[in-house]
Amino acid sequence: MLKKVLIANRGEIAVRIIRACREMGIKTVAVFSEIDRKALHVRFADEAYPIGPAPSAQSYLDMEKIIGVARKSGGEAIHPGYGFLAENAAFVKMVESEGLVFIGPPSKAVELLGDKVAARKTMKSAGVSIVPGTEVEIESEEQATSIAEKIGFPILIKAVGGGGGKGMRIVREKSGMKEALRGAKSEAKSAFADPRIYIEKYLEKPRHVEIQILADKFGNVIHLGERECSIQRRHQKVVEESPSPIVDEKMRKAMGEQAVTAAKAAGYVNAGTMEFLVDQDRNFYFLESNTRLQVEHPVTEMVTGVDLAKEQIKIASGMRLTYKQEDIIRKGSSIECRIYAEDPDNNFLPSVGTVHSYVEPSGPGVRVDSGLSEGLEISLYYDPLIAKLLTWGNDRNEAIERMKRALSEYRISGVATTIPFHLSVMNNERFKQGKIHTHFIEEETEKGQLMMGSESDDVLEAVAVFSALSDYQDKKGTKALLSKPKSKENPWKIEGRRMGLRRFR
Ligand code: MV4
Repeated sequence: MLKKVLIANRGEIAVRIIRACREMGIKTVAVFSEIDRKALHVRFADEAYPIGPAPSAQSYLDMEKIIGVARKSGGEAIHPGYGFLAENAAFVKMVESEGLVFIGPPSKAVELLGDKVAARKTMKSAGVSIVPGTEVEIESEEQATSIAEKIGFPILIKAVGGGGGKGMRIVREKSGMKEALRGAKSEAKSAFADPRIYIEKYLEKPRHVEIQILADKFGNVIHLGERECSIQRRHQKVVEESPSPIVDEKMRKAMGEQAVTAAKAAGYVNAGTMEFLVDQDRNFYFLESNTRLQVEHPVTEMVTGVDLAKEQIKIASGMRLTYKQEDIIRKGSSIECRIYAEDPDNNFLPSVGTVHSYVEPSGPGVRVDSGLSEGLEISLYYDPLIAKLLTWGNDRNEAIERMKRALSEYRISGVATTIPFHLSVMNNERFKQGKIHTHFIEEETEKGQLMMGSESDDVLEAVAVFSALSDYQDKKGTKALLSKPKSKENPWKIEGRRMGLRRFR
């Protein structure tokens, strides 16, 4: 077993990995930028080393500095968390060639799966069902048009080096092809330093369902079921859950088998995720893989009882999987709300400031993964994800009710957060019925069914939470919460303004 691990990350995920190491008796080495000196990951690790100024490029993305710290501290392995260097094949190669252990897949798998066309080719020949489209890059408008006519419009142009929605263009008819190709190419070039593009059939309003897998170095691969990730805003996931409301045992088995096949075809080792799009008729198609421990991994942990961070470390240590497929028994239902330091009342703009009071919810079925504590500064330098709030319930409804309860207990003052928005999602009728897809937030916001357009008591509750978050002390304002808002269109906003909440954020 590994004895000492360097965590090349910050925030909640660094804390999460340190916790796994501590429980396994493994020593931890943290790295931190100048503004993270007081951060929780620094306090919780056995050792911590400064790696430079706040900008990521000069600290958390500085490969040489991080490997230098591993050498100096005697760390044998590097856990990259997510983001930063987690899916950077060059970094994985560097770690491998230094004789260190990368806690994640081999560089070859990262490279293969990072190239979407190569990944599609591999998956297709392994018999995995992929979205109809090309397994070659697009060289000309004529080629693009003839492919589009074959698979049928609308089509989606995507970047070979992409993921996360950048460089994508929907084309609904032949006449839009030229301009879309040009736009997609230039965006791909600037975002991924790779102008190559390919084409897929565009699926309207799909669900995003992904399968968690574990693979050891001996070719054993298992899956841990699905996560439903359709609730997203501008390609940023907001709420995830397991099980997915549309996945039944039969579909789970079929998707799981495809995910295992995909992992084997890619020579995958460690924890990974196979993403699928599910269409309105519940057909599913492999989309892409994520070669990291994902933000939403805890919903899987909550329903399976498997500690994914520990499994990653065991696999990287060269151990065989301790679970067989039949050992994976799912129980109940889990939801994750991603708490962002963003202002839902101000177009979700990032919110910065010092966290001056901070109280986490707890009680039955509640888990909080965060890197927050009182006195810490939320800056614009890093991802606005500051905490993850998870609940578990015997069924989906209990998980939702617990989430509402936990959200209303959460107190974060000093920065605006998405907590009130999450409350409105939990109270949304369509969400409660599980009738969701990737355009849910967009559509429900338009219909006034999220955050603001509703007169329900729970929206008032959202105001109450928000007022608590904002350290609002005024008696008159507090009283206003108890009376029904006067405006039909936008009670939340009007009440919030009237109470002067804006000033406190
Ligand atoms: C698609 C799609 C529809 N059809 N591909 C967006 C991010 C990138 N990872 C893939 N994405 C999509 N690919 C085809 N052929 C719709 C999306 C998409 C999406 C996917 C997952 C989660 C949220 C999404 C939001 C909008 C579009």
